Amino acid sequence: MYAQMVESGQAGTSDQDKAFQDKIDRNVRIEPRDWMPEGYRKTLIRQISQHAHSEIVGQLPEGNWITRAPSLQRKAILLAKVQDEAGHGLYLYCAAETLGVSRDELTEQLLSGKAKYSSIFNYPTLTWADVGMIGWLVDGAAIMNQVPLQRCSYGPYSRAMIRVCKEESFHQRQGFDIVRALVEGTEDQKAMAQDALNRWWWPAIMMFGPPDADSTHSEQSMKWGIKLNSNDELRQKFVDQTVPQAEWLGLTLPDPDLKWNEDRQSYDFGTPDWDEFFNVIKGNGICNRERLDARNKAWDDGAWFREGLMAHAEKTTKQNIAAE
Ligand code: FAQ
Repeated sequence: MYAQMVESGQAGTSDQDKAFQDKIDRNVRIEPRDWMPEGYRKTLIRQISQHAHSEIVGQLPEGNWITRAPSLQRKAILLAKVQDEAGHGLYLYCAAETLGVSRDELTEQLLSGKAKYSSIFNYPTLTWADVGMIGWLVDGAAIMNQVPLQRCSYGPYSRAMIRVCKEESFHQRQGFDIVRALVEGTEDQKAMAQDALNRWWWPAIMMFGPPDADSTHSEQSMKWGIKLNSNDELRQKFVDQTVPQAEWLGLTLPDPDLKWNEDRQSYDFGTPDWDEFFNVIKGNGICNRERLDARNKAWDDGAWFREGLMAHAEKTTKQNIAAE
């Protein structure tokens, strides 16, 4: 069986595996045509496509506020930000396609509910302050996770991350600016920001994935250079970065156990509700159904357009062949 897998390229000989690991250890990027273990390819397809789906589904919570942004300027900024997220999804689908999977297969996995996307996008955006929280906390967490991915071992993914991170950094600032404007506003506006922070803080902390002890993929992904930090390491960095920002804004983080630890030079913080997290990623969060229905509707509504594009492509190909 193993010999057959080696012959078909599904598994490597021990020499191939060793040479591959050696490349990773020497920080040599793996490119699409290079030999790679089947597990490496599958792990990348899973992570990159889940990341792409997150960007696509991630347009929905903020998209909900485009028509209701409080000024023309905020509307224009939000529109541009949401379009950026669509662009990130498209780069990432392209990066996944270099691993031999088709965009149609990946789309089908999302629409059928088989593929995961980030837990965070299953929470509702109830007020304008939630849009600020998504930029400040969700994009903030996304950057913390994606900056190291710029150095991950797979070339197309690492290069896609460079542009994505530049744009996410603008997104984080625009979110922070929305929250700043609210806390500098009336008492009601400040209360609205505090209420949104109370609802978004823990889901943002959970975005980094389960605790290291329960993270099924971390050990192998770190060995392969697909992940450069563990979930808990990045979560801690995010908390350490965000607490002073909340203090500057005059907002209180909803965690009674949050305390500076002089010995560790880091913040101690409470335990997220992991039952809630696992429930959300199983499809039972507040908005899971709504999000999938919206993506399915967009796909169905776009059928006529895809058919038109295909008909146009076929016609132009025929014309080109006839002209040769
Ligand atoms: N949500 O073994 P691990 C953004 C799953 S982009 C849902 O630790 P891994 C931009 C995981 O898939 C946000 N599922 O997994 C934006 C696995 O299940 P599986 C997305 C999660 O892959 C901002 C199981 O739990 N970013 O926000 C989550 O080693 C604003 C065991 O977990 C990325 O995707 C979760 N949070 O580590 C857009 C970055 N966490 O597949 C719009 C790239 C874990 O075996 C507006 N991805 N699971 O069935 C990564 O870095 C990693 O995949 C982690 C998870 C760290 C997310």
